Amino acid sequence: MSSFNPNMVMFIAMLVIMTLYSSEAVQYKVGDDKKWNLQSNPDFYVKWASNKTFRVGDTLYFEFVNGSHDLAFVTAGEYDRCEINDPSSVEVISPITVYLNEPKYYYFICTLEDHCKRNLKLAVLVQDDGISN
Ligand SMILES: [Cu+2]
Repeated sequence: MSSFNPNMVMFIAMLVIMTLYSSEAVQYKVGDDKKWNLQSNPDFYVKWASNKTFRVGDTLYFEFVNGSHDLAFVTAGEYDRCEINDPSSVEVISPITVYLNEPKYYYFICTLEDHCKRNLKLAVLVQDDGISN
C-alpha cells in the first residue's frame, strides 16, 4: 500500500515549504474596483479589511480622483473623531502607495468635507510576518 513515488513526495514537500516560508509581499488595492470613494454601505471599508490578513511588507494602494478625496495618515483618536491634527500628513495626489512596515494598526481618513464622518476611513491591523524573529 505504501507505494509513494519519491519524486512526488519531494515535490509536495517543496510546495508545502514554499507556501510556509515564501513571504511574498501583497499589494492590496483599497476598495478593490470601488477604490477610495464614498460608499453607500457605511461598513464598506470595515468589511473590505476584515477578510484580509495584512503583514509587514505588504502595501496598500489608494486610488481616487484628485480633488474629490485625499488621504491622511492619522492616529486612532483622529480616526474615531474624524479630526486631523497634522496637516502635513495629508496626501492629495492619487495614486498613493503605503508601505506597511510595522506590525501595528494603521489608520487613514479622507479629510475633505464630511467624507470621514460618512465612513471614508480605513483601519488595518498589520501583523508580523512571523519569520523575522
Ligand atoms: Cu473624500
